[in-house]
Amino acid sequence: MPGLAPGIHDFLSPGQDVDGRDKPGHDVVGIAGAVMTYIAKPKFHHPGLKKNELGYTHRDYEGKISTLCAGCGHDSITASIIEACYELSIEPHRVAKISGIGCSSKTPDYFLGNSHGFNSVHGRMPSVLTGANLANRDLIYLGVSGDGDSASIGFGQFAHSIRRAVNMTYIVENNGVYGLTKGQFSATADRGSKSKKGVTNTDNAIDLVAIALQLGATFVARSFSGDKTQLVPLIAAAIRHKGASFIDVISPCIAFNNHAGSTKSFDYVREHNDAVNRLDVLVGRDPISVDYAPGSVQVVEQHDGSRLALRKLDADYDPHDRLGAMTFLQKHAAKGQIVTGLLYVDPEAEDLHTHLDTVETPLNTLDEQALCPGSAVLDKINASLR
Ligand SMILES: Cc1ncc(C[n+]2csc(CCOP(=O)(O)OP(=O)(O)O)c2C)c(N)n1
Ligand code: SF4
Ligand SMILES: [Mg+2]
Repeated sequence: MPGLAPGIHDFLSPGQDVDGRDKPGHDVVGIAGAVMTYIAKPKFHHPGLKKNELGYTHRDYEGKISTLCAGCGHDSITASIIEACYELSIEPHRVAKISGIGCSSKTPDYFLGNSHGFNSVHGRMPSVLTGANLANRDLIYLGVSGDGDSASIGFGQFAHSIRRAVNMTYIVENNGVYGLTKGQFSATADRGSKSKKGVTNTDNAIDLVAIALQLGATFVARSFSGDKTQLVPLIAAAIRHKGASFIDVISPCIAFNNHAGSTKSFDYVREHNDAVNRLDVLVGRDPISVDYAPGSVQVVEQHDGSRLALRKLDADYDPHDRLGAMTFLQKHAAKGQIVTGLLYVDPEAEDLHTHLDTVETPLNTLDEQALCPGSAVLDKINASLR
């Protein structure tokens, strides 16, 4: 779109197409002037589709048709996000989806087509999200990123948004490579893992879950793109959590990281996955999922009144123990096991707005009188600081 500043064309208003048009197969110009293709979905759907409390069907939570490689793990994560938002009966216009750059960061275009969206700059999703959240605390913030986006160029941004307790659901679609730029190792690639070309990674890996725990995230989970039963309730619970929620989702890149020697491939993760718990989210008294399995259930009440029902597989796993979660993670990593499930939650969590003591009214709705109350008020503030 000639004439627009870089990035501006990527700001989507609710219900609006990326370039204001709505026909399948059209092209728009991307940040670097490259042509990006978007395929709109047909609007008709079966009249008998199941509806949620708001009367919306799944289709109302979908976006455009994905242009990712067929079989990409990221598309499965998209499906889980759609399912979680449908189940929670979220009003799409109350969601802001913010991403960086990468195949993973393209995915917000494929879900919640009627939500706010901003496809920002590589590694800068967290600061854009933090700014938006400070300006309007009333929206639900979904940060979608990749391992390159968050563990390489955006590592500092990731760290600061977590330690500041921004109220968000931060999802990393982790394939261990820079998928979009053809498969270079990212900082989450395990030492000793092999690239498609047979090169062995000699660098140590960053475990974003371990770092999120250390930085004080109040909801920390790991899952696998191919495990919808585990992932959907985790996303739903993270959205309901008030504070910094972080979910690392192992998401095999079928083009560059799904071969023997990769530790992010479908086969490797299936063989090394160790789930610590199974989770259902109960909103009020209505169970969203009633797929109860044998074993003990622990109900955790969150700040907003929603409850997490943890179906414990490991009898002694306690998701309220941050130090225990860190040790558990390291112990299993040493054995080559990928721990999935809800590793840590603080039901009493606070967020950045609580820490800054901001007013309940979203700042973007304050009028001029509230923002510029006059020199007498300023004099009073200055006097209080002397
Ligand atoms: C400032 C900047 N540096 C480098 C790039 C090139 N680049 C685009 S996407 C990408 C890596 C994406 O990897 P990841 O976040 O893991 O996403 P994936 O494609 O694997 O889902 C890189 C290095 C860029 N777009 N901008
Ligand atoms: S290159 Fe990899 S990450 Fe990108 S769309 Fe294809 S499979 Fe997915
Ligand atoms: Mg990646």
